[in-house]
Formats: sequence, structure tokens, C-alpha cells
Amino acid sequence: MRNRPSLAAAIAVLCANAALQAADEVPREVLLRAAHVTPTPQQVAWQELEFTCFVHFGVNTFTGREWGDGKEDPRIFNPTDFDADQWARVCEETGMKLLILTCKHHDGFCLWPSKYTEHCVKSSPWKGGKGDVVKEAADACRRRGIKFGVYLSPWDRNAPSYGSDAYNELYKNQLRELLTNYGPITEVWWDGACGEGPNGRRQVYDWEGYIKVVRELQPKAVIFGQGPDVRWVGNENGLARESEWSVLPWGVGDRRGKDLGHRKYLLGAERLMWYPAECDVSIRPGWFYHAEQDGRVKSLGHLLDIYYRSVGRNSNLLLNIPPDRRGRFHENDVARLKELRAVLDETFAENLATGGKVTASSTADGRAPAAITDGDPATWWSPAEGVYAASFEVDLGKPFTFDRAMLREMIAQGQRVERFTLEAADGDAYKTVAEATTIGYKRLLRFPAVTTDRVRVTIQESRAEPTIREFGLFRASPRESK
Ligand code: FUL
Repeated sequence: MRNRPSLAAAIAVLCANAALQAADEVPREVLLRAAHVTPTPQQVAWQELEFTCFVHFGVNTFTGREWGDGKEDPRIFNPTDFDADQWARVCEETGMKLLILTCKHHDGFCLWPSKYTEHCVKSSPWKGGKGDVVKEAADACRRRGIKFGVYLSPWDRNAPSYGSDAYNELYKNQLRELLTNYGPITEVWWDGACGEGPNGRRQVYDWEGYIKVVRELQPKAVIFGQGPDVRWVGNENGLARESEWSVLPWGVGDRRGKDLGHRKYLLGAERLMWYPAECDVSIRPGWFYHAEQDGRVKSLGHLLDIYYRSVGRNSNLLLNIPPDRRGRFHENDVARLKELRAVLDETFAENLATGGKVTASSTADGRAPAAITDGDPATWWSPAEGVYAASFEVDLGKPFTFDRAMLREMIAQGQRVERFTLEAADGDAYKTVAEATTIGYKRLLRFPAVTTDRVRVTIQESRAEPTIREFGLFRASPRESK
């Protein structure tokens, strides 16, 4: 008679199998389901903005604080040389495609003449109490083709009704003012901060009700933070994860976790959602302007690192530039932004893969690999149906030296690639240049310079057939290393 395995051994084997399945052996149907979660047209349009501008401006600019307590005398708000056109011009010149203004921060002071509070520009000496920062900013942005967004802090330390149902009505009324009177709004930014109000009470926010107001008045806007469209990346350093998925289990709780969209979380997830990350960070230590931080504007190297780890990792970058007491972006910040723009332009001016001959290990009908270097955002390469691991090669025609690569998936089809390698030909062999995980809307890779006339990208794991929209090879601007 053969020995029967003990119960403990059988359980051990079962547990080991379950662990293996959780980590790697996720059934293909589960992966395919995740791969077919797609963004809304608003989410696609938002993602294409890539680099955007945050503007923290308000009573804190004049008190030197980061969080006002709502007891500020509104008369302190008095910019001496206010110029919203300068904000929009800097955005235009430096490639920031959207400007989000703190219309109301936690202190409750409104930068527009709200009907629902006296704690606003109406009570300030600026323009004799007739000024409207929101209007000037929205108009300036529109004139220069910059999209406009509103930050309206749910936490209000001034509103006497804070902490009661009446505050939810006030908040919705203020939202209605902002979403009705200032033209198209591209993003509504909801800060998660929820502290005590003037009466020591905390507010139970009516998120569902707030979302309804946005959907009704600005159906094309995306909601950041507490809404279902765009999520906070989980830190205020402007950095996305090595693996940044836009497809996540519905209502993912801890946004600070490591790889929120890892395949192991797909198992057992009842609903999945397209929920891309936004990386917010300030160009200075503070969100608001403080003269003593004029010498602490982030270095070019630091900003470039942020750019590669946000825009280059399937996320949008929301970079805060705080106007000073004049109401203008400070010269130091503007100079740094211009340097950043110049380096990015020089680096990405010429795609060395353009004109190369592209071949692939497998191709679906009508999805020829030449699409990945044609510069046409509407075309993409895909391997044949059912092929989830595939490679493409680019014959550059002659040797080039490069140290940056770009890959983009066709996100309207979903996010699929889980792991890939970039190799450079060295004689008859290929040598690995870089390895990475997710691609998504855009992946930028940095690596030591290589010279070669042929490269290969191998996609080792993809949840469904990969859809590669664009591929590029670049040489970093020499100014980057200075
Ligand atoms: C945080 C706020 O408390 C900060 O003041 C700042 O506005 C930042 C963008 O979000 O939650």
C-alpha cells in the first residue's frame, strides 16, 4: 500500500500553490478583463496634458503661513502688481497645459466675489473690492490656450456652518459659482484634508452630492482626489511608482501602497476602474510663496528627475508655482522653468528612431510595426491575436548614440504591458540597456549612453496583446549634466 500524504503536508502544498497563483499565475481571463478597462474621453484628454501648473495664492501669501486659520483680516489680501497674464504666459512658454488655481484654501478666503461669504476678495482693498482673481486667471488662460482648473478646499476653517449639513450646501453653492461663471473647467481638485472647523466640529463631506454638481455643470471636467477620475499618487514629491497602473480595483483604499495595480490585486476584485495618477509637488519647499524661500527653488536636476518619474511614469505632473505678494510668479521660479523647458525641448527634439526600419516578431492585420515611429498618435502596432509576449526591432540605418527612450501604449485600448526590456545590438549579440515594468500613456527611460545601429524591445508580459503607439530614442541635452 502506498503511503498517503499527511494532512499537514497536503495543506502546505495547497497553501504554496495558492501563494504562487496569487503572485504569478493569475488566470488569463482575469488579466484580459483588466486589460479591457479603458479611460473615458475626458481621462484621455486629461492625460494628454502631461505637464500642468498648480497656483497656490491667497491670504497665506500675505501672512507667510501655509495653512491659514480662517481668522485672517481679508484686508491683508492686496497684491501690488497682479498679473494673471504673466501666469498664463509662463505656462504657455514652458509647456504647462493647464493651470489649477486655489480658489479657496483651508482658510476659507475666496479669490472670487462669492455670494456666500464675506471672507473673500470683496472685503479686500485690492481693486477696491471689485477684483476677481478667478476671472482674471480663467480669462488669461483662455486667451493663451491654457486649460483652467479649480481647487476648492472642502476643509473651510472660516465658514461658521462647517461641521453641519448646511456647510455641504454652502460648498455646493460655491462649486456652482465656480463651475458656472468662469467658462470651461478642465479639472476640479479636491483635497482630502478634513480638519476641524471654527466650532471644533468635523465635516462629513457629501462627496456624492459634490460629484453630481460637477457632472451636471461641467461634464467634461475630471475630478481629482475624492472623485472617480484622477487619483492622488500618494506623495507630495511629484513621484510616481516604478509600476504605475491606471487600472485599479475599484475604491482602492491605501493610495500610498507600492504597486496598486499589481496582477495579484486583480484576483477577487469585483470591479476595476480606470484611475490614473497625478503627481503634485511645489517648485519650492512651501505651497504658498514665502520670500525667504526665494533661494530654495528646486534645482534643474531635481525638476528633471521629477519629470522623468512623473510624466515618464504614466502620470501627469502638477507643478506648483506660487505667486508672490505682487501677484506674479517670482523671477527665480520663471528662470528655472525656462531652463527645464529648454532642456526637455533639446532632449526630445529629435527622435533617432524616426526613419528606422521596424520589424516585429508578430503582427496583427492592419497593425504594422512602422506605426510606432510614424509620429501619428492614431496608429499602433499590435502582435497577432492571442500573442502576449512579443518583440520589435528597429534598424536605425546607421549608428546613433542615445541615453533616453520613450514608449507609449494606446491607452484608449487599455493598459496592458507588465514587463519589457530594451536591448542594443552589439555585433551579432544584443545587450540589455534597460528593463522596466509598466508603460501606459508614456514611459521614459534613462540609461548610460549607448551607440548602436539596432535596438530591440521585448515585451515579456502583457495582460492582453500589447498596443504600442510610439517608440523613441533620444540624446539628453548636454545642459542636463551641468
Ligand atoms: C494639501 C494641503 O493641505 C496643502 O496646503 C496643499 O494645498 C496641498 C496641495 O494639499 O492637502
